Amino acid sequence: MIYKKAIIPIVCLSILAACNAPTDKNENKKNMKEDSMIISDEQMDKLGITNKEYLSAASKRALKWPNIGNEWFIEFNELEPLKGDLAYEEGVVRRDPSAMIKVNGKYYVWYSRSTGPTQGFGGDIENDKVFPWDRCDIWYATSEDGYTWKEEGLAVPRGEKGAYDDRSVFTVEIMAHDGKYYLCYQTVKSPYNVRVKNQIGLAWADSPDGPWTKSKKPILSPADNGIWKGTEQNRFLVEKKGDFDSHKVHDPCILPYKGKFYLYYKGEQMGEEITFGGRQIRHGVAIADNPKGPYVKSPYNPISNSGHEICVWPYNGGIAALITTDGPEKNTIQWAPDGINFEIMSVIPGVNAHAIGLNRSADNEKEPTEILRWGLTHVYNNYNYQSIMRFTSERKTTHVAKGESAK
Ligand code: AAL
Repeated sequence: MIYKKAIIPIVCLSILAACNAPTDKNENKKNMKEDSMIISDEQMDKLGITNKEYLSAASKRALKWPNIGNEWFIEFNELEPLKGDLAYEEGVVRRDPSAMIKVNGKYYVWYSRSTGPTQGFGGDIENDKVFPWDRCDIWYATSEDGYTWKEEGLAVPRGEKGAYDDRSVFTVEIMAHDGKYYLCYQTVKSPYNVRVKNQIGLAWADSPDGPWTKSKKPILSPADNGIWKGTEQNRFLVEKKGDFDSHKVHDPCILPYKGKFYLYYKGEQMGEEITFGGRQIRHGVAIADNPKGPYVKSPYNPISNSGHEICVWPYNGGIAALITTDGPEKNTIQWAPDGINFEIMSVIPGVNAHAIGLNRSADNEKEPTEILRWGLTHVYNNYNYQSIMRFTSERKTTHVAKGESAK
């Protein structure tokens, strides 16, 4: 299908529209007239507006909608289990799959892998496993068809004692660029307490099968302008919260973009609160001239006020993002013409595919969400163990009763 690639106008889906209620009826009517718009009969008919003298806030927003189709509106289907080595295995955590790349006819994926149950923070954190993603290494697997996978083994191990990544390396992303391969991932240094800062590391190789060389230092760290209150291990107690990423930089994903390298990431803030959309989670971007950095955080950060795991892809000269899980704009797809200023393009029914690993071999320019037709995600089989699954999504194009024709 040929998709018209004119400049994509932005769907103005104002989730939190300012409410400016006039007090009496006449004033109401006057206000409506003051910002009265020229409304064609065709618009009236399409939007089902009763009286153009009385436009509700919703009708005013609808009148600003650009004339686009439903290309950004999708639904996710039930997840499917994988086969072979990536099928659920009791005792093993496999989660947070990277994007898939296709090399010599085979799909490659990297992921966090650990073994054994999670004890949490209540006991001896020096020896316990505090999260399912604690004490992870980065492993990889390959597949011919995306369903049946062969676990190839370890790609990037934790660092030696004392290194910035000595406790866990996890939640990895892959970038293939100019014949080289780059893995970026989260790192934690021991002891893994609730106030520990999480950073981002990088490894590179000439082949997807490695060997991988790790960066000696993190390529991104949390902002250091937050101040903990007291010394108790309590991440909610702060004198000052600091920037949106003062506690953790997570879920890194590097995209080559406009001759530079955009490292998108999730920020967690010291003194995190529950707000009107769930956890206070935002996304940021850091930009470098070279894949290995140095990465400089954008002064526009945060670039989203919602979301969780980063899921970004290039589309039509800009960058698209699937925003899930947290914040008032969760369950939306957004697009930024410059990779920074994101606008909501669609709202989608509850996304059941989290921590998505996109299929980078898809034709991402075919239509805005083509890259979401299928890919990888993970599920909690139980609190201790997670496994990688396959997701699919489709565009919603009809709504018909049984036996009814769509035309
Ligand atoms: C994920 C990601 C990060 C978090 C944890 C493991 O889905 O957001 O990686 O640290 O959960």
